[in-house]
Amino acid sequence: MRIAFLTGAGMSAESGVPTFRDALTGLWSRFDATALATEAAFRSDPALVWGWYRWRAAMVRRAQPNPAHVGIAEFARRGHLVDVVTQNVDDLHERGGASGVTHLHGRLFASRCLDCGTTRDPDPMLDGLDAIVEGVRETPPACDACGGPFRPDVVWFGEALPEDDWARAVAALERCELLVVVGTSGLVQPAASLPQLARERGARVIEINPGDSAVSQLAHERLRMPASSGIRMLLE
Ligand code: BV8
Ligand code: ZN
Repeated sequence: MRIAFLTGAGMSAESGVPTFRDALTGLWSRFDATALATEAAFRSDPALVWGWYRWRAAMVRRAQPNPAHVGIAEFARRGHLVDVVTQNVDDLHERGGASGVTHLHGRLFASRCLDCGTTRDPDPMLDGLDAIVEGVRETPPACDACGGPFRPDVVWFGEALPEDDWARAVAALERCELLVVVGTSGLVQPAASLPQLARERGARVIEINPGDSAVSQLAHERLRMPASSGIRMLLE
């Protein structure tokens, strides 16, 4: 069967990765995530924003994929045609065995020059991650080509989603027979408009989330439980 999984921060909650809103601790506790995850915030205080992403990258590096990540990969091992479309910037789907993951909002473990897009190998986002034990300000490295600051390769609020990733996600949601929406509050656009697409094309929609979300009313079935329990139930 052709199955699409649309996942959000709740997918990684059981790996101990704070959901997007919970990642605002310490230095960043006085900010609203939607204000911090923007180019304007970065330009006004690069060290504050770069330090936030480095702290988040260090936390994800120490986290492990949870049974929900591993369970999703099991569907493919059983011969289903699986598309994973995630809003998350962590690499836990891949580390849990999924392949061909579409990252709608970019990836945490990559960075590029804000001004000219130059990248560097090894990626500065990965440099000395293990040594980061608390969230601190950190001045981003300067680009070798133009001297601009490196920025994380994520999609900030107000930025367009990468066209090819968006097109892959739309294609996956249009062709799936079953859509499983896991751990998203369904508040961020345009990702939150995807479940409607699948529903309109006759897919069966199941939501796994302990709480209600803005997309719950689109689901034929709601499993009000954590991701690992919900995925395990679907595998039985
Ligand atoms: C764009 C990367 C235009 C960065 C992220 C007013 C109205 C409508 C829309 C807008 C508006 N004003 C602005 C907009 C557009 C804006 C938007 O949607 N804003 C919202 C907040 C109103 N969108 C954008 O700006 C997008 N771009 O529109 O561009 C454009 C077009 C063309 C040309 C130029 C410009 C870009 C959006 C992408 C932003 N980047 N991430 C980073 O990570 O730092 S979004 C970020 O927040 C995350 O990636 C994630 O997607 C989102 C958080 O959402 P969730 O994943 O759902 O997580 P959340 O914490 O909210 O919820 C967790 C859920 O898990 C809960 O439901 C909880 O119950 C559940 N849960 C908890 N534990 C578990 C669990 N579930 C299962 N198991 C558990 N154990
Ligand atoms: Zn540059």
